Amino acid sequence: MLTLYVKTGCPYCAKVLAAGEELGIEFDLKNSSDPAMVEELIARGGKRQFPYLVDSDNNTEMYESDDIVEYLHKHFGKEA
Ligand SMILES: N[C@@H](CCC(=O)N[C@@H](CS)C(=O)NCC(=O)O)C(=O)O
Repeated sequence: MLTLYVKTGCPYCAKVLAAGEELGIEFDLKNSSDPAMVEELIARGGKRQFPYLVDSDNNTEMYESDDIVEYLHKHFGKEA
């Protein structure tokens, strides 16, 4: 399952969401408007920064929108 921590209005999150849409990926979205989700994010990744991807099937978690987009294409793109 793919979980994406996002913040409304965040352009980096929008970039990842657009890549997900292009690839037909459905994320379990967790929004920063929920303080419990922010605490969960910090506990997982160590800092408050959006977006943050969790791929529980591959034991992979990461910040950085460019890295996330690259990861999505690599694992869920046509050539994956
Ligand atoms: N280089 C990062 C930048 C991410 C970033 O700056 N995210 C902002 C929101 S647009 C953030 O999380 N700021 C902390 C906050 O809003 O609490 C990326 O490309 O993912």
